[in-house]
Amino acid sequence: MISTPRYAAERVVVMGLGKSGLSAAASLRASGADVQVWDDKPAQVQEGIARGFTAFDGQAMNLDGVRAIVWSPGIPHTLPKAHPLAVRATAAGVPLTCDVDLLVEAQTDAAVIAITGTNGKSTTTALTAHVFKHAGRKTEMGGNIGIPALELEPLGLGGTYVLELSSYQLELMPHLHCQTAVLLNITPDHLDRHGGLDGYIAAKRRIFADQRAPRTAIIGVDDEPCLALYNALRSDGVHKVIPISVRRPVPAGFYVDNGNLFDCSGQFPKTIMDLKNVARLPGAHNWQNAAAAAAIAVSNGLTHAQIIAGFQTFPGLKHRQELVGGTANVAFVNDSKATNADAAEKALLCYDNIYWIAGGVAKEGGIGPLAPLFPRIRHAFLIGDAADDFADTLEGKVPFALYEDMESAIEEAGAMALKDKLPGATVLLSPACASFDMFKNFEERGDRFREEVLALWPQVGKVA
Ligand code: UMA
Repeated sequence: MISTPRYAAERVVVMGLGKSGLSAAASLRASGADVQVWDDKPAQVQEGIARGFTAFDGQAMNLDGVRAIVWSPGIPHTLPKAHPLAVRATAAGVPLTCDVDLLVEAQTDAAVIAITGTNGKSTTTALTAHVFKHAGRKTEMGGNIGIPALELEPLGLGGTYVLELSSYQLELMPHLHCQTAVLLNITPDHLDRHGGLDGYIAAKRRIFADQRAPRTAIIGVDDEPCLALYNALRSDGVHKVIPISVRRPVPAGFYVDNGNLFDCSGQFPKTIMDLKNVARLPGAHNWQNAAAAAAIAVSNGLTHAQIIAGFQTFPGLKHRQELVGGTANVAFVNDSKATNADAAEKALLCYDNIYWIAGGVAKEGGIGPLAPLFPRIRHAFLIGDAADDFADTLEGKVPFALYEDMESAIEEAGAMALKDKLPGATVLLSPACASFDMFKNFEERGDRFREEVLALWPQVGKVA
């Protein structure tokens, strides 16, 4: 656990008692702070009380002497409608912060690599942390991924925190002074929370606002908002800016051409490796993540050999094209994180002869936009609320069947793929839907897929 001594003997309110709020409250208490906790769900307040915390008086909202409110990033504090406690805090001049900010405020001797972007930030964070660890660097990974920030190990001097940061967290991090800041890409997302695209870009841009030397700014230049930021940072005379691209060679940066990853940061461009040979980074959508991880590694003193070794041993992320196992002919892939058509498209692009398990609670537009990829699908196995709609879209284009539960869909899909023996066949759970009609969350759905596959065909797990 990270201790937060700056808050010793201070009054601190923790707002939002999810995983990160409860762990922040525990760290603050262990560091001697006077902690009060609050959550709009009474059950969560009871959970806080059961853990021995005092409940904040949400009615009176007394903020006298409160040094800070540790705010759960998912709770709106400005838009679309500011939470009443945030309004009160602003009026009283009490700063809002978050658990990841407490981490960087406490661990000033350690290096911080902060990574954001609309897509790919989890993979880039996990890949970077893996490359650093594999190279023998003392490294911890956290932020918007994995275990709560204050449950990470204290690293001190010589250690490196690799942090995935959401736009929500970036708005709550007054003490973020990272040496290396990474912005992968920007496409419209969370617009209601940021009052539109400009507000979202402003939140993302905060990652570069108060960097520590050497102020390395790594930025994808393949979309307009990021390109504009790149140009602005390059001319500010403060940052050491490194561009990354998967579309074109970039001077002094890192780029990918047909899967080949190039380092142009030195005097002469050098090929690092062919990413098509990295099993756990399938598909072109991972090239930008790999280019960013390589740029981070090189700018932090790692060699190409260390990058290659790290990429080749990367275990991948759970629920994101996670290879559960396979036989000589059939791979079983858990892509439960694909909660919309955009995300499912990335997986469908990676395989031929797909036995596709899809469905759940569909997003607007359903799977219509995936039509160009339908020829890759041998058979669809549809589940959940969206099954009928998806069946209408697939009618006459892809053979399909509807299932009451995911288990039956898996059983049929696996049996058919194993019988057909088509080259490169893949049983793919990539639902293009949210999970909450049948599961608690996408993690539970993916875990169930993995368990079921391994229970039905224990032999496939051996190659995973
Ligand atoms: N709550 C209120 N009032 C509200 C809304 C929520 O009291 O108006 C309470 C809820 O009852 C709940 C708590 O606030 O008890 C929030 O729980 P949570 O599960 O959202 O919080 P954490 O587990 O602490 O997770 C949060 C982030 N969640 C969100 O931003 C929605 C996690 O990001 C983050 O990893 C974690 O803090 C550590 O900082 C998740 C996420 O979905 C992964 N992020 C979004 C994304 O990636 O797109 C931004």
